[in-house]
Amino acid sequence: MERRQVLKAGGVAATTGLMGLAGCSGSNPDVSDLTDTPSNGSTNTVLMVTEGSDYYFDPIGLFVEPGETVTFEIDSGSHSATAYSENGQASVTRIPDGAEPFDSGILTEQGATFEQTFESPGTYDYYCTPHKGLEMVGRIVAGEPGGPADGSMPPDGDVPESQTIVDQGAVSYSDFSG
Ligand SMILES: [Cu+2]
Repeated sequence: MERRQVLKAGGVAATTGLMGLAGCSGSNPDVSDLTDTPSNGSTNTVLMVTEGSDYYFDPIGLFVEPGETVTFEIDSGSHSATAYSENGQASVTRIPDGAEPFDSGILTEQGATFEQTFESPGTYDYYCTPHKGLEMVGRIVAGEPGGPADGSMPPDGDVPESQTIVDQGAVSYSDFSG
């Protein structure tokens, strides 16, 4: 996270005359971070989908760097993105120690969004409140796998292995469900 802040500061510096700093970061492959496009080349958007009798998050597995923000967006239907947290509505905690137990509430309009920033490294499992009984669950790995979710599956459905998410950057629902 610190490094990203430095890079972003470099972008600002370019407009304030400190071109040396910007020039240094310009040779870094991570210079693409100066845009809001993550290094995996896609945006950090998770669609929430109703498709026939399927209810799912897509991608179902997403890797982000700590400090990056994920946008959950209604593609179709009404859904929530709710972290597994005993401090919230779930019976188990499946987010890293000290992480914020996010809950979008139920979003009902197509295009409605909820943004969550993942500050603490580790594995985050979450579900859709109305559809967790229909296995609508997802996983986000921030930085590296870790925390109580790593190494097991959520109680309401399966998600990709944390390491697979790290390796692939994003795992689409269609790839995962086959
Ligand atoms: Cu749902």
